[in-house]
Amino acid sequence: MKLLYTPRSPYARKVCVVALEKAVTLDCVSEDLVNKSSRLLQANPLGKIPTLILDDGRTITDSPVICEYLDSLKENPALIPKEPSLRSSILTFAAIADGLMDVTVGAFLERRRHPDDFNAAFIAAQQETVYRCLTYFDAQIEQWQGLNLAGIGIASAIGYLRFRLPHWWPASYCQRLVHWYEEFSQRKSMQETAPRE
Ligand SMILES: N[C@@H](CCC(=O)N[C@@H](CS)C(=O)NCC(=O)O)C(=O)O
Repeated sequence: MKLLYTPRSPYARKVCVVALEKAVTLDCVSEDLVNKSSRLLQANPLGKIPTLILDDGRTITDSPVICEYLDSLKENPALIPKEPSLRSSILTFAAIADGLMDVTVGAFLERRRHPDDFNAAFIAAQQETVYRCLTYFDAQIEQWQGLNLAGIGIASAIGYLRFRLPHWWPASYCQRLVHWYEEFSQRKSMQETAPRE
């Protein structure tokens, strides 16, 4: 299986962490998102990464769908619980983590595209959303902590926040989340996938 990705993307990182934790081997191919390859555009009309190309040529895209596929390949460790109530809870935290990635990517790109005249009201609103998400994860930590898709998504989102907007990472509050993140980041799967340019 070939994973089209970039080493900066938090969505791709989540997929790579899932693959490493499941001991599923992926052939990772770095894509240029400015000049998109025909391989990427043929595999995914949206031209987005991560995109997984199966050995039979079929495509799976959107990181939650790829993660669900990888999780279904092997029983252990089960990253998405089967029991309905637990499952919907973990998938909801994972979806909020994806939303946190969306907000952080959006804020970073706005500043990068318009360094001198970025939309300050937009950035302030994104920052508020980031803080609300982090506070929410901190308050609900008992519901999601552990090795599951929610924890992996939250850690990947925080890793990206620290990579792109480190001054938004709350050293002084969300103490439980900060402590959890530092510990979770020691996992081999997290160390091997740290974002880089
Ligand atoms: N919902 C998608 C989001 C993926 C996404 O936005 N990827 C970005 C890179 S971080 C991308 O491909 N951007 C290129 C583009 O939109 O043209 C997922 O979870 O996989």
